[in-house]
Amino acid sequence: MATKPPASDIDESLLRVSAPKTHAVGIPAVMHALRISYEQMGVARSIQTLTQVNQKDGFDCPGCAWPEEDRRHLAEFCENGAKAVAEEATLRRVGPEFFAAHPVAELAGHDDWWLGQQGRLTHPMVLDEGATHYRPISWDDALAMVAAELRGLETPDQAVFYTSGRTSNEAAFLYQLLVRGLGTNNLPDCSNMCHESSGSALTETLGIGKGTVSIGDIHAADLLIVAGQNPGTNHPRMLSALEKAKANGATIIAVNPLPEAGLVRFENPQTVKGMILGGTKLADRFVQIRLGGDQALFQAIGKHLLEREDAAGGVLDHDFIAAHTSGFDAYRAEMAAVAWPELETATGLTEAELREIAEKVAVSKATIVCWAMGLTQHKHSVATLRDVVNVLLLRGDIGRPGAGVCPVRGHSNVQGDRTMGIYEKPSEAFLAALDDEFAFTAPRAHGFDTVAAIRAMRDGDATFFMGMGGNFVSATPDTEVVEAALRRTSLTVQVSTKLNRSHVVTGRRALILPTLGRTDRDERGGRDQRVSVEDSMGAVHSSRGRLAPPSGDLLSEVAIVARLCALLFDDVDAAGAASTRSVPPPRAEWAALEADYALIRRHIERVVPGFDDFDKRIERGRTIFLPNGPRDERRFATVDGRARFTANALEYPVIPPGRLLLQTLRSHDQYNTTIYGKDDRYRGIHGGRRVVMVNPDDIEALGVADGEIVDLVSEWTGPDGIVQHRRAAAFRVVPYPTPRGNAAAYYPETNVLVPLDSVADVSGTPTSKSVIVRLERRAAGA
Ligand SMILES: Nc1nc2c(c(=O)[nH]1)N[C@H]1C(S)=C(S)[C@@H](COP(=O)(O)OP(=O)(O)OC[C@H]3O[C@@H](n4cnc5c(=O)[nH]c(N)nc54)[C@H](O)[C@@H]3O)O[C@H]1N2
Ligand SMILES: Nc1nc2c(c(=O)[nH]1)N[C@H]1C(S)=C(S)[C@@H](COP(=O)(O)OP(=O)(O)OC[C@H]3O[C@@H](n4cnc5c(=O)[nH]c(N)nc54)[C@H](O)[C@@H]3O)O[C@H]1N2
Ligand SMILES: [Mo]
Repeated sequence: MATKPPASDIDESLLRVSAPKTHAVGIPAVMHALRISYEQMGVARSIQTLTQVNQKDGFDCPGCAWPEEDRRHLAEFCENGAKAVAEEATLRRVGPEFFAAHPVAELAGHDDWWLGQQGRLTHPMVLDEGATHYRPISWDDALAMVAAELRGLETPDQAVFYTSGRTSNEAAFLYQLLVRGLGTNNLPDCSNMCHESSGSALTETLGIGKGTVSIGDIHAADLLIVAGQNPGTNHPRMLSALEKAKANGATIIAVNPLPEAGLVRFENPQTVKGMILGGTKLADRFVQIRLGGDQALFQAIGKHLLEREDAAGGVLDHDFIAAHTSGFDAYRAEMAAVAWPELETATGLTEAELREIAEKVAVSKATIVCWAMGLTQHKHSVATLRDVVNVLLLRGDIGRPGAGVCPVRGHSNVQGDRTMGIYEKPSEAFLAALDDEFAFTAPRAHGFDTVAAIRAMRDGDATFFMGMGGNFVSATPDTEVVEAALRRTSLTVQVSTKLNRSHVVTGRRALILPTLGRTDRDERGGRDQRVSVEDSMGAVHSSRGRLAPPSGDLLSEVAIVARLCALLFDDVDAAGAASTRSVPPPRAEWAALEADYALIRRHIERVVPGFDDFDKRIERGRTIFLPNGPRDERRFATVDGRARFTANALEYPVIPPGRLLLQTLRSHDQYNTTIYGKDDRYRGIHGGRRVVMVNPDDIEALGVADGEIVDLVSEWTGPDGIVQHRRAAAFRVVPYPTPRGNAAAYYPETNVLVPLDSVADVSGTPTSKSVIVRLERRAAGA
């Protein structure tokens, strides 16, 4: 039997701190995952469920987007994958009785952990205007309410349609069609806060917004640089791939302000060596860089390679540079001009250390750079990633075995959602194909990204919000601004599996539309439906849930969207025409699509390149490797058809005296805004989350004490020159091995500190890894 959900929020007074761990996974990981699984699902369902994760014809793990290996282990064990599954396959339920017992105002007072722990949503619910409680509503009434609201808008651009990254390809494709059929490209997604900087930099320089390596390349690399990523927690299966690379002779360099456990040593639970002999030392070198110093690091590498080429030759791949690239001279001039002392200041490393790292690149036969949020969530992230590309281009490390760029995606289908058209800035080619397939004209004007959507709701320009999964309120920056923005809207609609903050901070009216997750059997039209997802390396495969759904009242995401399409597009005349639309709507057999997802795949085949025979291949359980120009044939779809060197002025954060630069990151016991538990085992934090990790010398210099409770106050200078302050109350100071001047605390508790307008250049991603704060002592008794 599953245990009862918690009765109260996290009690931060129970927080304990111990020494950080130097290795990841091993037996404690297996035990922890099993304990959480048993609490949520009981023993029998735990075993049934965990043996199906990532198996052929099983379900795709709703955890991360790291690819599966060809030969799958019987239990592809990953602690955090198991926790993600337990969270979804839980036996706890949030039904009408729950909502009758808890007024929304009370729910809004609970923390994200408490909300998420209550269980799976089981019925469509509505919050009427002025009501204190949600009440049950039928699907027909709920969907009619959405359709009526959309029809009543003055323009479709008043509506915002958010997507998180778990939505299947089939649901995502239909959802973007719904939105474009209404006449808007307002399709912000979690990517805007995640790998948008990667997409921006890679599209410009390589002509594709995705990585250029396969899992085989990881195994074959000679040098792997893992920068700004904590795979031991967030992509644990990546550690197995790194272990394999290592066994094949690869050198691994970890670049991080924090000595993250998984990067240091890895105890693989799949092997005897891992479990008994204490595992593999993964990183050959840990480079403890200052927050935001990575552009300087990659410029230092480039500068060293160019200097060494000038001195002795033999370092650059001249053939590749001549045949496939442009912009080399401008890049070389920029690297000649940048000064070593500045590179030292920015990174916190000496010239000798920087040259030693660069020398590893100089002698590597094939280099891959992997990264995640540590590189994408800074003001100068796009420039940083352009400089990563520059280094790889110098050595011809794109489009050959064991070499390339590897942005490691977060959500399990975030990359697929983009491929399906969830994007506020769609390409003309995609829209033209969509027009042809559905006999309509999709809007061409760009829509809102996440930050623009918040501004539009804040300013009253958008009045309707729909979330296809995710937790918009907690995941976005500047929490108080976002809450006020959503409260101004007329209707908020959340398609969700679990209760979260976005259900309790609402528009004047609100709907909760409960849906199936990856693990649930999806029976439609009399048979089990499968869906498809794309992993971080562009491989698409099928996913089929097998567990009995949490209630008979759930509709799949596909069904919800297909029914909205039917209501909005088939019924134009009866409903008195769509005032939101000036063009004819898209045409399709919506009810048939709902009853057979294969028909959606046939549409996708004709609209999205690379999906030939998609449905046949999915039905046969095949993996589809999407075409990748740079990887497959060194073809670069950039403005000049070449891979582009870029000259980027060096940037790095400058921290005012008496202040710290704060990064907001994930604990080991959370999935974004979903909090599985209260521990961050590898970092030695137990039983609580409100901590700020600070270098011991800074603790002393700032005159606070180890263990003292402080407020975090962020300071940000707006475009008008006025300094804005934001406060997150009551964090315990924990001494931690982070560079001087840098600090770390968990997301989403600290999102309130990130100003809405503080975004990365070009990509618009909130600067969640770069927040200037001061620690404010609390008045006695506060
Ligand atoms: N279990 C679990 N798995 C997950 C998630 C989860 O929450 N839980 N989230 C998923 C999602 S959506 C994503 S995007 C990924 C996130 O995966 P990660 O990017 O690994 O997640 P973060 O916790 O944000 O960690 C950022 C890492 O970058 C480092 N870092 C921060 N700033 C800098 C910097 O300036 N330079 C360098 N070199 N390093 C820096 C931090 O110390 C930390 O190690 O994981 C995915 N997988
Ligand atoms: N300060 C700070 N902020 C950040 C980040 C950071 O590092 N620091 N990271 C950013 C990143 S990388 C990301 S990706 C975003 C994440 O932003 P989101 O994707 O919006 O957030 P999640 O917490 O992953 O969403 C969890 C909710 O999704 C719903 N859900 C889960 N599975 C399904 C499903 O299969 N279908 C449907 N319909 N709903 C489902 C559940 O109701 C659950 O409560 O946050 C960003 N925000
Ligand atoms: Mo993400």
